[in-house]
Amino acid sequence: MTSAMIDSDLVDNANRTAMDGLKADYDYLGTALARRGIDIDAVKRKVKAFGVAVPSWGVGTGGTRFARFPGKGEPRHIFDKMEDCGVIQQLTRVTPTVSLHIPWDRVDDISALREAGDRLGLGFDAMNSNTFQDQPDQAHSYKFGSLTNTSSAAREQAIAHNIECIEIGRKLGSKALTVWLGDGSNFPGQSHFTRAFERYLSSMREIYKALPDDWRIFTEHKMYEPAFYSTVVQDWGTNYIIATELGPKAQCLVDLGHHAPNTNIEMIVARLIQFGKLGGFHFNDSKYGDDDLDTGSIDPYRLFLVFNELVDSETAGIEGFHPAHMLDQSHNVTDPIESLMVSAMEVVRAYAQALLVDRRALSAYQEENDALMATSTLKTAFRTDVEPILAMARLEKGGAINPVSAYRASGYRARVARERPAVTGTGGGIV
Ligand SMILES: [Mn+2]
Repeated sequence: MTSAMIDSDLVDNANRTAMDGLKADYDYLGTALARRGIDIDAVKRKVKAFGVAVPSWGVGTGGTRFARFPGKGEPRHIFDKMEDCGVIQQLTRVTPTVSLHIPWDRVDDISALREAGDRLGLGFDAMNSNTFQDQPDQAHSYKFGSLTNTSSAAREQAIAHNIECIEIGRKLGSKALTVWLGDGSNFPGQSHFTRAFERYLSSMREIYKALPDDWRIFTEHKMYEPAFYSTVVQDWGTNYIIATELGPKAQCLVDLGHHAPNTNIEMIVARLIQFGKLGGFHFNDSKYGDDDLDTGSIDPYRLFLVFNELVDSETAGIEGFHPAHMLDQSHNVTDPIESLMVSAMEVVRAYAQALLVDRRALSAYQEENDALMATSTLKTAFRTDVEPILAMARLEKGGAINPVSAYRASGYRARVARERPAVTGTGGGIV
């Protein structure tokens, strides 16, 4: 039996009030979809099976390199973070796992962390290593890189840290390690591109060797920042080379914010799927760069187009296709719990919309070079308001029809603000 962070009676009462309206909306949508040859219950079943991981670092207020404005009742440590993640899952029922970050989430008693997960009904998704900042007790600085540092001692330290992340993850039931590093250079000539990449591959091969058989390693590319001239793993081409060089357990992670503006990300997704190298996602949104804005807040159509590629592959039944879904965003002006709930729902919304695409018609229009009807086929799915499907799925899984209003009515934030003294120095983290 899992323990609920929010009073279940409060959720049930709110659901009862909203239930008649939801049933009417669901039936109406079901009738409309039936005319398009779509079984609404079949879509709902898929939605109920969908999950996206919450990043542990997301439940604290983020911040920028200019300032950080702490919120009330911020989590003090991973156990508080787990409780906040428990709220998100209790109300949305679409975030069954948490993605941990080491060392921010390092604990002495790993079994206590696992028990917290069991109690809250949360599993552990991909582990995230951190060699983009120095820890107080470390021997070698990462100022000039970690896995690609010219110093072999610094590289060894970074390798050992990643292996430690695997060891912690094994004890928690995680099955993947995500590696993002900030290594790069700020001046032309500062770093030898080829030698730095050789050092990278050599370090990653050591980490790869430590992977259990049933694990995957995700490498995450990012165009720039913190290095502003060159970044070692800067784009999906380099990422694909890495995954190919390392072996079958290595796959590419696509963070939606880590590309140049206007990049056709859904096409990158299709390429990586085609060659078996799509590992998963960090979902967020951006306007200018790696803004870490809330998923779907700027360009929900792009999110839909990404899911259109994913559903296309899911429908085709590609063997071994199971991309990891994770959120990765920074919350500066909202309650992180609310942002993460809304963002998780935006992810599953895009999935549900993509399930509505008439793929047979689309394929025929593509063959006939009927550009207008092909794109209209996508738009028809995107324009469909799938909220009744999402809400019904939440309700049937024990969640809230209206998660944000249930959360606000619960007074959770005010309660934890009394229990958790304000902290100012916690790492926000944009990875
Ligand atoms: Mn990321």
